[in-house]
Amino acid sequence: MTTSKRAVARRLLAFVAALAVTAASSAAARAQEPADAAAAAGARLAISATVGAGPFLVGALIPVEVTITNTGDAAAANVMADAHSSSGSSFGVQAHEWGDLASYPGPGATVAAGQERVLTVHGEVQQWSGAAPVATFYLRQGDAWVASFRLPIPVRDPDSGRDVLAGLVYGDRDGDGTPDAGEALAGVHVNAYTLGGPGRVDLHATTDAEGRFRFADLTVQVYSLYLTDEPDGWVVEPSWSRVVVDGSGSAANLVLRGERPLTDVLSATMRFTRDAYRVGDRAEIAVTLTNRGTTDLTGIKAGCDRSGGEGPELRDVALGELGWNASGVTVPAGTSVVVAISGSVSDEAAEHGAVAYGCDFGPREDVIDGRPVASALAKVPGPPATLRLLLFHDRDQDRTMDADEVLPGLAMDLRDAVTGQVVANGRTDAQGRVSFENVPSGPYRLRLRGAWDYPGGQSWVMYAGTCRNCQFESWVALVPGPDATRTRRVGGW
Ligand SMILES: [Ca+2]
Ligand SMILES: [Ca+2]
Repeated sequence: MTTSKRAVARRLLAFVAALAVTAASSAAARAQEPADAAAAAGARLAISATVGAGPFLVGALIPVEVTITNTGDAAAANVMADAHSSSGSSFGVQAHEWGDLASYPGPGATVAAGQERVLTVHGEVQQWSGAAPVATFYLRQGDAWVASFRLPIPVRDPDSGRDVLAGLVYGDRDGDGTPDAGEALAGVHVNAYTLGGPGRVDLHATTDAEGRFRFADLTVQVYSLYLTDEPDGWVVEPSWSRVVVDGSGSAANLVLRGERPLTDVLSATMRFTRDAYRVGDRAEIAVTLTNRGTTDLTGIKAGCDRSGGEGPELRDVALGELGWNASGVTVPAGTSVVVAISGSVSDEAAEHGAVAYGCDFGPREDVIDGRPVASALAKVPGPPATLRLLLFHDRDQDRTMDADEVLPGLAMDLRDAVTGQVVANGRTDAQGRVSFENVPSGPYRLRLRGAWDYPGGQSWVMYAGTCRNCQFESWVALVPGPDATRTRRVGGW
């Protein structure tokens, strides 16, 4: 997966995961009485909500002003607010929109006696199911509903109109912010889609020689647009966006600007200052940033451990000048600078036999594509361990290891991922399995002997250790590749 695809996937996951089923009420409606106020002795809670006239598009973020009052004479604790659809299309408000009133993860907020809270939350209809939603906004304390309010949400039927989503993708080679002759980016994959169930739209186009793409005859709603496969490293930001297609033609001439990637001029390496550590050590990484360009780079910061994995990663990391709250590092043109970051070595690192850390570098946190990446690895010695692997070729590309896809008789070297030394040799058995018994704990890479390679040519680090995942057999998907053994023979003999 490319960095941009990963970034898109992360954004989508966060977006989908955060959607809680919610509800709405109608424009300029009034508060209802609490359904059950028993849960809050002395408190008297009510909720009301208003929404603009709209109509809003499917897929648009719809602002709803919510008023929460406690007209009783005692505070109400653990008050949580949410919304769901009572009828019509499903309407959702993401939990984070509610702030301290969010019902997940709780515990909710305290509403003081006499207090009125007014907040604006944003909801969304992801899929039209034949009618506009009527939403119910409600308050609860624990499992008890204490107040609710119905609000019709004015949403437009996507089939009420047709429109075009089209535009131009260009690489702004001269940096003037304008598409010029020779700057068109051809072959960019443009994807337009909507979220939600059976009726979801998922369209794909490729920019032509003029950098143009076009989706015609679209229903009127908000589309997610994202780009992949920009040629020659061009970075179009944002690579993911929401586009309003409302029948006015406003989306018929989008201009999407690409910039050269930072990797054109900036490179980075990271290395631990020692080869081995023990649990509790404060480990230091030397980060070397090199500017091959002709202008100084300023404000360079690090984005690290973006996957947020709980494994051998360095913990409690101090990024110093590279931190997001710092001013960043200046790398003068044509020079290298070395910056130190540090962190602590965890028990989990010891279970992996290693400590690892990876970062990307650049001036803006929100632009991930095109940034140089680097990682560092050191050992955290533990007892010897066994590494068990199964090697296969997913010939039918169904992302599943089928019985006839294992790779028997494939020879390989097990290399220490820190020193590069070959620690053991192995060969897969008839079932495609190979096992390296009682090797020193730590990080390893495979060097394959035979016409096989890792997808994308990138081997990955495997950990021999006592960690839970380290105990499992690792399934390694390979693809046909150059025969490294034969290449060496030709060159060496
Ligand atoms: Ca230009
Ligand atoms: Ca398969």
